Amino acid sequence: MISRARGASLPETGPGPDDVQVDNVIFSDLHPRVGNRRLEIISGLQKEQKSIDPKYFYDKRGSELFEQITELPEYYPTRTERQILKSNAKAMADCCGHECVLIEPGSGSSEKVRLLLDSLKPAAYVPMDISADFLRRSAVQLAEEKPWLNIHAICTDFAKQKKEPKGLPEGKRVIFYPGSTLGNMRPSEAIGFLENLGHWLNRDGGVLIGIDMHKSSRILETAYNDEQGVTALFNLNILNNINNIAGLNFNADNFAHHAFYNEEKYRIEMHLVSKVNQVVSQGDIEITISRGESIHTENSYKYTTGSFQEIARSSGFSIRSSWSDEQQLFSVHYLELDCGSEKQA
Ligand code: SAH
Ligand code: AVI
Repeated sequence: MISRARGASLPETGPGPDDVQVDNVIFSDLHPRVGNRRLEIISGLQKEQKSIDPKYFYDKRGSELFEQITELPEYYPTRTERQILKSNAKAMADCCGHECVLIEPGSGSSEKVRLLLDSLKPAAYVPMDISADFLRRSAVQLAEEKPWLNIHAICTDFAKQKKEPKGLPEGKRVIFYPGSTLGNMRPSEAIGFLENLGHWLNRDGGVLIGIDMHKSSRILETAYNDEQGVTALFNLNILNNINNIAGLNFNADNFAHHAFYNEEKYRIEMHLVSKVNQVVSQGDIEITISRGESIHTENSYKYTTGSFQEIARSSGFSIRSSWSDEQQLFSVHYLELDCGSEKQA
């Protein structure tokens, strides 16, 4: 379904105080909410190590909690990456070229792209996110701020988007993938995902990607165990979202947030640990959870320059330019298709 920002695209509740008339936004809903999400959720909960896909963090409340995380003093990735983008916007624009079609999978609030837009002047900006209402609101806000910018917002599950979405304008494709969202995939999934993005690019396209770097466990664990407990609320909220989607009856009060750095696998792991012996049900299905047992909700992989280079290379890309902060906490890279690679179609 494709619609303008006002009118047909508004939520079923009708115009709210946040809705404004903007002509430079198209909103396409590819309905990532249909399909067998219930089955996917239940089968994750029936594994020996119970797990929930981290994409289920992002209902409206989850997206809002994530925005709060980005402002926490402990959560260094967002402010560090913002600083890198701000300081190097011109050099990044030179890599991307002017009037490209800038596609952002997992765009969230579209905050970071604002730091590039004036240097980049893209022909169109394509934010893509699974969190429909949040995407719509963010796109409308950006369109108001930048009336010259053509925005084509697409609600979709980017991991299932094998081909580029239809109906985008002509022009060089640049994929903007900040936030180290790639880090939420296992390395083998990350390679498959980047490889797939490679098929969206014309030969001259590129990927501007943010990657979180390996660092001391203390800094990492502090970032995912903030003092105000916002990350804990974000983690626990996944249960409310899957209750709504799959008709489950989790009580979030029966779980505790647990996040630690797995030094062997270079990843933060987030879990929800059961405080009691409990049974959660959906129709005839019963899921037994023992006291102390965990549900694995997220991995957040951290890379070295060398290990990320290896991921890029294995996906058919080479790194044209890299930027980092003084302390090398975070990095941003511009990737181009490796023309010598056999992976090129
Ligand atoms: N790019 C932003 C937001 C990162 S948070 C930044 O750097 O700050 C990750 C975003 O990806 C969230 O907005 C979430 O809703 C979205 N997301 C996660 N998994 C997704 C999926 N499978 N398909 C589409 N969007 C997804
Ligand atoms: C979106 N993603 C890259 C964040 C991360 O750091 O892995 C999600 C997050 N989880 C806890 N805090 C933030």
